[in-house]
Amino acid sequence: MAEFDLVIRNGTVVTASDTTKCEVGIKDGRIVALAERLDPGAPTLDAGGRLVMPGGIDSHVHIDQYSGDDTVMADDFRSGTVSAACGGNTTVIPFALQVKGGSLRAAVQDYHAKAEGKCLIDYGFHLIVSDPSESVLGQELPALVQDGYTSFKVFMTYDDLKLNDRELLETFDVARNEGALVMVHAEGYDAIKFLTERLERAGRTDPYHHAESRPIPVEREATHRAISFAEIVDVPIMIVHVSSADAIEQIRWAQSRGLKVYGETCTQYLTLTADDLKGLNMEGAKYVCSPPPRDLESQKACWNGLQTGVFQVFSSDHCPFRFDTPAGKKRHGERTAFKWVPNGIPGVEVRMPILFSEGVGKGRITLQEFVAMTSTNHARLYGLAPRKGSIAVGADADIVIWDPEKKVTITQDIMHHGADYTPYEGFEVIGWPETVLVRGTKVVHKGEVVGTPGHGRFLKRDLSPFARPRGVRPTEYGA
Ligand code: DUC
Ligand code: ZN
Ligand code: ZN
Repeated sequence: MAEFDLVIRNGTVVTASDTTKCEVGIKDGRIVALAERLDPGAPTLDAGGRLVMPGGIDSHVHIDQYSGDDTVMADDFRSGTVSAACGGNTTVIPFALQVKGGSLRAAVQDYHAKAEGKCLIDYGFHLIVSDPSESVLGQELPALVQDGYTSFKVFMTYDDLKLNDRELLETFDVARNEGALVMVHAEGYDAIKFLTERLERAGRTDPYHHAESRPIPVEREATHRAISFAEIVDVPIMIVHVSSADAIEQIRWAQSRGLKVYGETCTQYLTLTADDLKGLNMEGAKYVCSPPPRDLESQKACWNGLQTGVFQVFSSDHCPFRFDTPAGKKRHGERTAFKWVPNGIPGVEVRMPILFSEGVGKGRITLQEFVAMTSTNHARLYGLAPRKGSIAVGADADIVIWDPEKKVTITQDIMHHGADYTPYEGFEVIGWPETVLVRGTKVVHKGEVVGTPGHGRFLKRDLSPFARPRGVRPTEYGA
């Protein structure tokens, strides 16, 4: 029997810790050897002049997620994972959303049915807990964590999703007892509601006012409240999609006190500003997401958060809606009030190229940091390591072969997502994924999709070692 199914040769292998010249031997979907020279007779993939990196893991994407009766998300699991693969990713972790009044277990079954047979790359699910009833907290959630859904998101805003303070504390407490990692959407509901109604009374309802309805103090206050609740319950948390210096300051403050508070920022907070929401004829709706893009100073602060380790992960918060359709962002008119515009923008395909180009290419971060922030840290935080997120013997052969010199202008016509626009239209990058392997199988080759939907497998995840409160021994969580 052949020793290798494939050997990647002539490339520069980059991990979160090293850059080395070596060959990568793959057998049965896993990396089985790393050496200067492997069997010259084995089938070869030439990576000359390219970087060989762990495939991207985007741990914050929304795919085919229920968004209200008259709103349709633009990606199903086929287009969403094709788009992700074309952007250099080999794993995504979307959400299984509990609808208020519904069962969490039923939600998980629903999202499995949506994903089954459609995914090009591997996937897990975070849970979204919107209704922490006694049976959800007492039975469903603990059982689901044990079944491999080891992280869940809670919202401090949105009519249909928000938890009140008591519910947040109760839900954090279950996370603590079960060893799950809680992701927190930190924006304060009442402040947003108050500001939105005041803006409406003043007739200020264009998309731009979306940003004014959730200004930086709204994020700062909620971030601080989430951190305080985490301290009270003694549970680690992840503050997702952080957009401003003030929120970063809260996280840094918590970290400096020894609290296990982790942070994530996203592509839009490095590249967009609230001015993008100003377009005429609802064009600004294309940029409506929450928290909203802010200003150049906030972008700088987010870069600093990445550089100084306040943020461990860089995600897309891919949440695609079509623009020009009644079920999408433009809704039914030229002047729909911002509060009816679905929140979220597409971005899973450009997350890695933009961070590479703006980060590594412009000397803001190292190659090692790039790999850590786009892959390795996601795997470690969300219970996928050591199987995912590294190029190491025994790991899944989830690899992106990256052309560091390729110049690309991002435009809608080269995107594979289901949205009818990209918020990054015209953005120029240097560096692009060329070939993507998922468990040793090419799913994208020389920029073309060559994999089969259905190749992607569901990933049951381990408990996150990062979810353990300080002073609790690994054995107490079964790790
Ligand atoms: N905000 C969210 O909270 N989720 C998805 C997209 C967005 O803008
Ligand atoms: Zn969110
Ligand atoms: Zn999100």
